[in-house]
Amino acid sequence: MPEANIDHISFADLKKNAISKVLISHIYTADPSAHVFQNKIYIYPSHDIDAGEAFDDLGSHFAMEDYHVISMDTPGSEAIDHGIALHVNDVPWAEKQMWAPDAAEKDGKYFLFFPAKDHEGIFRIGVAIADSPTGPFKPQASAIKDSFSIDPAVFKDDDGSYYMYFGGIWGGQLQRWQTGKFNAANPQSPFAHLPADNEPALCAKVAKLTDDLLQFAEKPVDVVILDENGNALLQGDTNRRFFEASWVYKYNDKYYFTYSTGDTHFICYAIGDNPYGPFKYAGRILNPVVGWTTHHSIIEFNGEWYLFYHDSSLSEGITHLRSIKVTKLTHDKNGLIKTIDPYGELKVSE
Ligand code: FUB
Repeated sequence: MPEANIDHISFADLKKNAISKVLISHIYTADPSAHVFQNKIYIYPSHDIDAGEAFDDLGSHFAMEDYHVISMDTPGSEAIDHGIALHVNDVPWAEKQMWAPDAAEKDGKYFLFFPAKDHEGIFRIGVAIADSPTGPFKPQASAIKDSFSIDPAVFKDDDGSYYMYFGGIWGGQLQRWQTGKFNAANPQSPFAHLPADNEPALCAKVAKLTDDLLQFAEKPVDVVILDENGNALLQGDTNRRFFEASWVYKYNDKYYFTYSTGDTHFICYAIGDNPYGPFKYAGRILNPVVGWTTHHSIIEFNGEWYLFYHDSSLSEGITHLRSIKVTKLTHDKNGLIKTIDPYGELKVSE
């Protein structure tokens, strides 16, 4: 697996040139899903730990056990850690690997959506509910019915409908679900079951949620990303195709589907006219960061747009010990996003 290449750069130089500082340094955090609730910023990240699991292409070293909620009054203010909001031991259906979560608010209740492996080693997506944005969150007894894979991101549309985008390939198991049933063959291979390079790429999934936000209201469908000729991106188009880390927001009445390209380490985006797409590939949001993964969220706060993201600079390159950050994001007059270089002139190559 290619690692983001920083052989030519020292960590001292990277830290000096970084466009933003880590938000929290007493614990490691990643995959920041940021939301504005009551004019305050709440961040729902993964809580990275070193559980002693060896690095592999299935992501076994991402052995997280709980979630903390982080809040900030503004993007420039101190980030406050509100402590454990949910622990895997309190989730009846989940066994391990509490990966990237998201949250939503509805009618004064707060919903935490999270992936974890169940007792059969299959990633499912669960929901937990709280009266406060910081938790504690009480989990449902079972995962969302017929849920699978990882990285839920919940988008609330202007008409009050909530949609869940999700999915991730390799360790995220999306490639194992192509027939609608989990394909358990070659359990140790993250590459088995992937389409060939010249076939359409695997897509993230989207489903509207039920009114109580606890289940899918419909069968999840593909989030198709089209190239400049109107053709679906191919699996071999690794600089542009979907890998994991869906995030959707609306800008000037257009829907922005944003995501990570995984093994090529970009955050990219594609633009559509409705929550289901198709979305037309539009470019890169964030160039590679230190560490293998890249994962983000985008919010508007007081009329400005912000990208929350992570890197492994605090841990000096340890893939599974990441730290969340925030920087400004700009759209030009055509709605296109200016690509962000996380270390200015210093480039971490893919
Ligand atoms: O944090 C574990 C996994 O790494 C996430 O679910 C992926 O998006 C990647 O960031």
